[in-house]
Amino acid sequence: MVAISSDAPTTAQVPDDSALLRRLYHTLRLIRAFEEKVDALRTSGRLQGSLHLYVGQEAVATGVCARLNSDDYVASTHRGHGHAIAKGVDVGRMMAELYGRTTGTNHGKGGSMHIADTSVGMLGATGIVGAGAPIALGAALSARTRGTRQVAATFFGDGAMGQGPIYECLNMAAIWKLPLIFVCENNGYAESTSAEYALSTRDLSRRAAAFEVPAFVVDGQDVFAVYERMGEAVERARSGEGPTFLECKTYRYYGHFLGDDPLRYRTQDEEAFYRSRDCIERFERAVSERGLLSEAELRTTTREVEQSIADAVEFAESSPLPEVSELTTEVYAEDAR
Ligand SMILES: Cc1ncc(C[n+]2csc(CCOP(=O)(O)OP(=O)(O)O)c2C)c(N)n1
Ligand SMILES: [Mg+2]
Repeated sequence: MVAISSDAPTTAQVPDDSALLRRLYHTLRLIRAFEEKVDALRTSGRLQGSLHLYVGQEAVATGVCARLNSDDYVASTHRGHGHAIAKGVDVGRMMAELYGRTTGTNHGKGGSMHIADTSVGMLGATGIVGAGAPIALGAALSARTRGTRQVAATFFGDGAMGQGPIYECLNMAAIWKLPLIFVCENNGYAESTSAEYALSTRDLSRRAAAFEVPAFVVDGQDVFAVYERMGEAVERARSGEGPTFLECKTYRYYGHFLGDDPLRYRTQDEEAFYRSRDCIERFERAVSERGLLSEAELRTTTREVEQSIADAVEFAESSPLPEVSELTTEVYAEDAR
């Protein structure tokens, strides 16, 4: 039985397309299962390192990337697992990267905050807040220069709204009408500092509007709302009309990072409110009420996803660690050495 507790129905159009709905559900579930497994592996000591989980925010990456082709680009953040999965990076290679194995996306030398796979347009996670935007801007400029119809999207948090590069990129994308979509994931906090305290504006989209970039506030816990707005943004970008800014209001269920975050900066009531609007439960309710996907189909997807994650862990744990002799290979570009 699929548990449905959300009392916040979607206000967006629910596509009557079962293949698309299955794809969206698969991505939502795959991200959550990956992250919950990472949490369990770290708690048990099988996995080490600095890890920022995306649980709670799955609807943003899923809705955004469902509108992108595999040769479109995304630039990510320190909280990048969901973006990578939604863009089509293999979860086995991602898990191997977290384990520091040679079969990882970065051959074990990047870890969680550098996962990249240019074969599917995932330009990389980054530990530097706000640093994804100039990379995505470069990709958008390159697409324009090469005359392709590719677009780029950059994910960043509310914390990045205090960083200069976001504004420099908004301006440059606006004056050159670049095919770039700014996806601000406003989860209310930068580490333990609330956006309410640190930022002068409640609706961050208003800052983008100052650059005359079309800007929208989106319910980031509703995959259909994100999918709808992202569709319009991509159409604008592909037809040469320039950038769009989406402020997706969302919430992270876990602490800032896995480890020592006792979450003293937020209340249990607040957490309960956002959990009652859980993006997976809202999806299940929307498609069940409309008779678009059956409970059996939802259950099958959930089982498939669990198997993929179990296979990913098995692949990672049975993969070799890099040799000491490989320490400096792939660190510098060949001709730069
Ligand atoms: C330029 C820079 N300043 C500060 C930090 C330290 N830092 C890492 S994550 C983070 C919070 C970022 O918050 P936000 O952008 O809202 O993303 P979220 O963690 O909420 O996903 C900070 C301040 C950093 N990595 N880079
Ligand atoms: Mg934040």
